[in-house]
Amino acid sequence: MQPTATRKLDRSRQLQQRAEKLFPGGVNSPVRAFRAVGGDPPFVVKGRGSRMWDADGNEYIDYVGSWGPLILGHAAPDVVEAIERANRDGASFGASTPREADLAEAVLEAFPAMEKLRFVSSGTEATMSAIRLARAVTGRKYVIKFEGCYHGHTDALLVKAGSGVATLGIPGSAGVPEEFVQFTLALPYNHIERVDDAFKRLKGEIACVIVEPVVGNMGCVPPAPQFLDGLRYLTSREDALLIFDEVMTGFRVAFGGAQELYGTRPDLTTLGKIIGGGLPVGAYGGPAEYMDQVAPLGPVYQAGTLSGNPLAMAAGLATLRHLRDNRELYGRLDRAAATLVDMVADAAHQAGVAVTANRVGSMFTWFFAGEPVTDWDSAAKSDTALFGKFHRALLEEGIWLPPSQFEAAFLSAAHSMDDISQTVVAARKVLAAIGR
Ligand code: HOZ
Repeated sequence: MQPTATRKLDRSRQLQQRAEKLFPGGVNSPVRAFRAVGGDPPFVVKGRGSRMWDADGNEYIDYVGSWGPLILGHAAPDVVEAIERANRDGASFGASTPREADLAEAVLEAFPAMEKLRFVSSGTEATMSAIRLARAVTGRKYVIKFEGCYHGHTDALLVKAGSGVATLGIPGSAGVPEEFVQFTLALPYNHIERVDDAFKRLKGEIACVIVEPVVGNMGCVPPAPQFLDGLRYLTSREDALLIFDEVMTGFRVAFGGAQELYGTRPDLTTLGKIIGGGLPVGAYGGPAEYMDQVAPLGPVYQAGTLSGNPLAMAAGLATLRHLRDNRELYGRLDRAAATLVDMVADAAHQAGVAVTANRVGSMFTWFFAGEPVTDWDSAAKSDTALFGKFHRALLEEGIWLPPSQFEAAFLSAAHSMDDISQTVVAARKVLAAIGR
C-alpha cells in the first residue's frame, strides 16, 4: 500500500466543490458528507476486493463495503460477470423475467419463514410496504419500532431513528406532519417489559413490531438474550405481526440472517443490501396467506418501475450462489472479525482509551464509550468527538471506517489477514496518539 500519511486530496476537493453546487451537502445520502467525523470525504473512483482508491490515487482498506452489500468485496469476479452478461440482454423491461424467480428461490431457500416475497428497489420501500401489509392484515394502526433502529426514510418510521438521523442529531425529520407519526411508538431496544406495557396500554390496536434483530444503525448492537423471543411471544399473544428488518443482517450474520442465528421466526422479513450484490434492491416477504393480500391478488397496493431489475437480480443471484456454495465463509468471517475487533479493543485499552467493542459475525462497532452499549441511550453516551479523531487519523493511514459512530462496520470475504494486521498496526498508532 502506498504511504498515505501525507495524503493529497486535491482532486477530491475539486470534485467536492462541484458536487456541492449540485447536491445538498455535496452528497446523495447524508452520512457520506463526513459531517459527524470532520475531515474531507475522499471521492472514490475504484474498488477491488477489500480496497478502494480515491480520485487522487490514495488507497484504502474499506470497512464500509457500500454499507453492507459487499460481503464478497468490491468487484467480485462472478458478480461482475453476471451483471455484464445480464446487461448485454437489456437492463430493464418493466415486464417479468426469469431471473426474478431465480433470485426469489435462492432467498426463500435461506429464509424458510418466507413463502412468497416481492422485490422492490430499496430497503426503505421494503419496510414501508411491510408495514402497510401488516396494517392491512391486522386491521390495526399502531406500529412499535425501537429507538436507534433505522428502517429507511419513510415518514412513519422516521421517529427516534438511527443511521444518518442519529449521526446528525435530528430527533425526527422536518416535513413529516405529526399526524403521520401519531401511530408510531418508539421504545428502547432490548427492553422487553416496555413492549409488554405498550401492548397492555393499546390492547388490540398494535399492528406490528418492526425491529433490526441485530441493530446496525446505531452502531452494532446485538439483541439481549430472550429479547427477540420475547418479541415473538408478545406479538403472537396479541395477534400482532413481528417484522424482522434484515436489510443489513440478511445473508450477513448467517446465511439465513439473524432469524437463523437466533432461531426466532418473524411473520414478515425485509431484505436488501446483500441480495442485490451491490445494485439497488429490496424485498419483503412472509407466509403466502399474508403476501397474497398484495396487489394484484389482494387490496394492498405496491408497485415499482425498476422492481426486480434484471441487473440487480443477476448481481444478487451471483452473490447468493457464491455464499451458498461457500458456507464455510461465515465461520472464516466470524474468526477474522473477532481477531480484528478484539485486537483493536486491546490496543485501545493499552492506550487508556475507553472503547466498548460490539460485534455479531462480520458486523461490528468500536464505541468510544466506557460502559456496555445495549440500546440508544447507552450508544448516545459515546464520545463522538474522540471517534471523529480516530476516524480522521485512520483515514490518513489508509483505513476507511464508516464516517459515523452510529453505523456498523463490515468485514468482507475479500479481507485478508494482511489487511487485518495493517489495520491493527494503524489503529495502535492512532490510539496511542489520541490516548496521550
Ligand atoms: N443509511 C445508510 C447506512 N445505514 C447510509 C447509506 C449511504 O450513505 O450510502
